[in-house]
Amino acid sequence: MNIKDKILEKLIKNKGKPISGERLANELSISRTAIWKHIRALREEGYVIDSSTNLGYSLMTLPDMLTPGGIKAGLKTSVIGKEIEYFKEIESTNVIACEIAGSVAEGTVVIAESQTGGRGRLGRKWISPEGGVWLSIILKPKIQPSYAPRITILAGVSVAKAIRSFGPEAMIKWPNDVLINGKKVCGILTEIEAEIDMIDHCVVGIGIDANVDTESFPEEFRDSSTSLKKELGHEINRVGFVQKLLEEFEVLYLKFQEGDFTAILEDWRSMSATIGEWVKITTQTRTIYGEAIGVDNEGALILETDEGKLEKIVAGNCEHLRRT
Ligand code: BT5
Repeated sequence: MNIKDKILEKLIKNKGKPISGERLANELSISRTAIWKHIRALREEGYVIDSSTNLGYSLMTLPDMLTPGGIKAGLKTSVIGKEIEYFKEIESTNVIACEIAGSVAEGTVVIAESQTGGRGRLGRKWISPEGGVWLSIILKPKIQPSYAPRITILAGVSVAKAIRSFGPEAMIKWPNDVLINGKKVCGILTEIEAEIDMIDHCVVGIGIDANVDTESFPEEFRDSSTSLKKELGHEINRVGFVQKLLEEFEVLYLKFQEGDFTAILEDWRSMSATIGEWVKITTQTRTIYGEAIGVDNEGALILETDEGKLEKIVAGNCEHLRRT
């Protein structure tokens, strides 16, 4: 963590209460002039910091920004989000995360206020204006590539749980969309770098329409998407939301690493918007219609077709159809 973030972390922990420049300087082993320069930089970023010659600096209000210092202050994780790379604007957090994955610690998060080239699956675009939560988590699990879909499943469960803790009843559409009232509020893009039998690293990109106005989205998906702000009727505290998400993610990731995937799948099944639906699945080679009757232990979707045949779908696009 850089010095500015460390100062911010201390100010947030003591929000509203003054900390002397001398104490900050001693604790961080830098000069009081250096402290003052960082305070000035924080003020330029929108942090309102009062200062008094006798008492020191006190943080009064925080800007609505996802800065590492703000997220880390009070974050209750031991791996996920210990390191955070922050960008005001970036092409795609997944692109950067894939680039730096080899040289950073497991659990490092790349986060941006907006993305200019947000990526969906199969070359699709992900619209990422300011107000959303666009982040990528770098993982280095010692697993075979065939187990990677489990990570997408656990990411979906962690997002749904984080959203539910703020109120809305989030559901998961197979394999990786999180919905509220049938509309998409989050998409997940997992990318892996692997040898034949072992994952080198894995980047889980999570995009959540938090305080976003979906009315400004392109017409093709304006009506099929929603935001937390729209569903709640007010903006959410994005820093608090990211903290909750990283905490939920870590709990599930640690379970997954201990080999306990059953509980995660149970959670997934209990929040599934897809099981019981009549669906159209499009894979790279075919289109299949059927009733989604379950997910197997790897997260593959089990379909019962019109002819009563069971089909297992490992990857594909899923569309929920209305029954006629
Ligand atoms: C996804 O793809 O749902 C995965 C999206 C992952 C985005 C995150 S943001 C952080 C990280 N960095 C990145 O560059 N990406 C990840 P897919 O299932 O292919 O869905 C894409 C489709 O969703 C598009 O074709 C649109 O129809 C729709 N869409 C695009 N932007 C959206 C948005 N902001 N909210 C809801 N739907 C959107």
